[in-house]
Amino acid sequence: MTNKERYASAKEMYAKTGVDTEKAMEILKELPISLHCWQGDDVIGFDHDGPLTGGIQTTGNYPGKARTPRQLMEDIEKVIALVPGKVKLNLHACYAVFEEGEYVDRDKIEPRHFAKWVELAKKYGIGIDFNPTFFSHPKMKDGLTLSSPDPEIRRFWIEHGKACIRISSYFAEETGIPCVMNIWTGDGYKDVPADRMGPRMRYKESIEEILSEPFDYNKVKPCVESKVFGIGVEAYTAGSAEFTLSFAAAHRDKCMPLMDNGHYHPTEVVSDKIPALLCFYPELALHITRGVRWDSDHVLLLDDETKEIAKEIVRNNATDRVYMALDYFDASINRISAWVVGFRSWQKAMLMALCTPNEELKRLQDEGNFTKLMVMQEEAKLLPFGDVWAEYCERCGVAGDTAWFDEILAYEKDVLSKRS
Ligand code: RNT
Ligand code: ZN
Repeated sequence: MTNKERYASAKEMYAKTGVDTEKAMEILKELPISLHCWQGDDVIGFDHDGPLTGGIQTTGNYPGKARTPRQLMEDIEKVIALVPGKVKLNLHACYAVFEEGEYVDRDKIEPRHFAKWVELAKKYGIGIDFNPTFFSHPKMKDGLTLSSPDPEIRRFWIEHGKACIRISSYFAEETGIPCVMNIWTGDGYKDVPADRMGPRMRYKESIEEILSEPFDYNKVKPCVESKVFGIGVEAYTAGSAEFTLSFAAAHRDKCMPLMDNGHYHPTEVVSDKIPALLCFYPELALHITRGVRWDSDHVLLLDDETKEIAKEIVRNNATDRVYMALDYFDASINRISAWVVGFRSWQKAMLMALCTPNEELKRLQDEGNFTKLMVMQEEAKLLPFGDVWAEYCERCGVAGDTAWFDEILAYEKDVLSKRS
C-alpha cells in the first residue's frame, strides 16, 4: 500500500469514530509551538564564559555544540527543516548578539542586540518569545536575584527585567506576533530557611516593579514560572506554585501563570492543573518537558502525560488560550536530534488529541456511561495514528519518521563534526 492509500483508509476509520483527520491537520499546522534556543548550546548563551548556574544543570559532552550565534542559528534552521507544524523562536536574554568587541551587562541590553534574531524570525515569518536570564551571572548573590536581601542586587535584576520588557515589545512590533515573556528565577535555599516569607515579599515587589515598565498586554505577555526545587536549592524556592499562581491572579491585567510540568511533586500532573487554571485565567503558558526523578528537563517524548497535557488543551478548546513552549536540554546526545525528537513528540501528542472523539467521550461521561467510556478510550489508542502522522509530515513538507534521522547524521558529518 502507498502512504496515500494508508492515509485514505485511516481517515475512514477515524471518520467512523466521528473524527475529521483533515480538520485536525489543518488546525495543528497553524498552531505556534515555541522552540527553545537553549537546547543547542547547553543553556550557556553568548554573554558570559562561565558555567550554567542557578538551580539548573546540563550533563554530557556530546561533540558539535553551537558556540556562536551563527552556529546556533544554523542549527535552529536545521531543526525547522525537520519538524512539521509552526515554530516560534524562544530566546533567553543571555543570547544577546554583541558586535565584535562590544559587551553590555544584562541591565543594559537593548533591542538592537537581538536584531539578528529578528532577522531570522522574519525569514520564516514566525514570532519570538523571550526570557530574562536570572542565572549564570556574578550578580546572583548567595544564589538569589529578585528576592535578594541586598537592594543593589535586586536593582540590577529589576533593571534586567525591565530591559527585557522593552526587548519583548520590540519583538512583538517587528514580527507582528505577541511575545510571551517568562520570568523564572532559581532563587531559593539549599537548607531549611529561617525566613520563608521575606524572600517572597521581595520577589513579589521586584516582579511588580518589572511589570511597571510600560507595555501593551496585547503584545507582550509576561508570565511567572514556578518550581518546587532546584539543584542547590532543595529546601525552598521563592517562586513556589502557590506564589506564582497568586501573583498571576493578583495581576491578571498584565501577567499570567506558566506551568512547567517538570516543576511539581512527582505524583502531581499538569494535565489536571490546566483545566483548573482555565476556569480562572483567560490565558496561561506552559513549558513542556519531561521530568525524571529529580530532573525537570529531559527531552520530551510521546509518553502518557505528554499526551494527556495535549488532550486537555484540545478538548477544552483552549488552543488559543494556552501558549505552548518546549523546555528541555540534553548535552549527552546529538543536540539537533534532541530538539527534533521533542518537537515532533509534541506535534504527535497534539495531533493525537485533535484526532480523539472528544465530544463523544464527554457525552458518555455526562451520561454516566463509564463502561462504554472506558472501552472507547482504550480502543481510540489503537486507531492507525501513524498513517495520519505520516500524511501530516508530508503535507508540511518534512521528512517522515524513518527518514529525518538520516539528515541528522549527514548534518553531524558535514557541519557538527567540523566544529572545535
Ligand atoms: C528551569 C526552568 C526554566 C529554564 C529556562 C532555561 O527549571 O524550567 O524555564 O529551563 O528558563
Ligand atoms: Zn521551564
